[in-house]
Amino acid sequence: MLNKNAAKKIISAFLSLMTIAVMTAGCQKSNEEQNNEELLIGFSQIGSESAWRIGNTKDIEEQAQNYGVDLMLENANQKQENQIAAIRRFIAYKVDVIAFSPIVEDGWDNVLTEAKDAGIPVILVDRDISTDKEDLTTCLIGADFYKEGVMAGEYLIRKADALGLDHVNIVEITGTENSTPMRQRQAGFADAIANDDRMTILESIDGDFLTSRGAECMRYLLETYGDDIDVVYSHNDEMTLGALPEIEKAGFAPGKDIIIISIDGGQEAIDVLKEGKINCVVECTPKLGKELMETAIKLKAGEQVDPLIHPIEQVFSDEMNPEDIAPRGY
Ligand code: GYE
Repeated sequence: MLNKNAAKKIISAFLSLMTIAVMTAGCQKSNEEQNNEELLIGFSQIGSESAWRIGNTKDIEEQAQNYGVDLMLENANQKQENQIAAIRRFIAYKVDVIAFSPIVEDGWDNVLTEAKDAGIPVILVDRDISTDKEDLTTCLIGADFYKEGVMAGEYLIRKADALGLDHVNIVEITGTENSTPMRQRQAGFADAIANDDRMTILESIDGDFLTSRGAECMRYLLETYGDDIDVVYSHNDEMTLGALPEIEKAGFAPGKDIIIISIDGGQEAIDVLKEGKINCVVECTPKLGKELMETAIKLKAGEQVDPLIHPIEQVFSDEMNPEDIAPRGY
């Protein structure tokens, strides 16, 4: 039989072993995290112009943490030159992967050639670039903006049918000139309504994805076209939310006198859809962080990646019960 002291020692040794086991389990990292400790991504974000953008930044930060990836994040405050400077800093810092959301499509050849010469792979997040040069970037992770425009146009055709309209005058408030979502949301919408004789686009005007510009554009459009306006097609929620009070001030009821179509699907716009002042919001998800981390991990490992990754998106509208829409998270 063991004496008391020996028994105590055995128990205390056992307890220490248990503590170590529990501590290691507590500190244990997932395989994903262990493998990614050395991965450093430099990410240049456009700015903070919208709920979409803020949600996108937050998602990328959260996913970097989830995957145990180090992130150098720079906010360019809506200026291309700030993005170019950030990319140059990432190159000097020798990050493993550069990621960025180009504010506009043109003007990236020089800095991306520098990244290529430094052997650093580049991932486009959200928006595309336009270039004649090959292999400046590895892939694009972002929404299918053309399809979003098509979905907006198709909704309008269904709405015009349902209301029995025989003529439909549209004003379009577009996103930042020369940006991918602006170009493609415009083209998709125009193509979707092209064969419908009822549809006329009275004017397309640049609202730069900003609430303040959305309001200014709407004031101008109301002064110019007054009650000829049947539809506002706006390329993002912020511009829509800026335009709505102007419509009300001019004595019209948005959602009833004027059909309102928006893109993004942030919570604030969905709440206004529920109030009946917006008729349709095409979803554009900002949650691109998971794909970004997984793609960067593959690039670091020298693996092939998909050249184009589009998330799946849907349409929220007065054709459905808006109470069924789950909280959006941005
Ligand atoms: O729709 C808008 C934002 O590029 C998809 O940019 C993004 C757009 C989004 O600021 O709200």
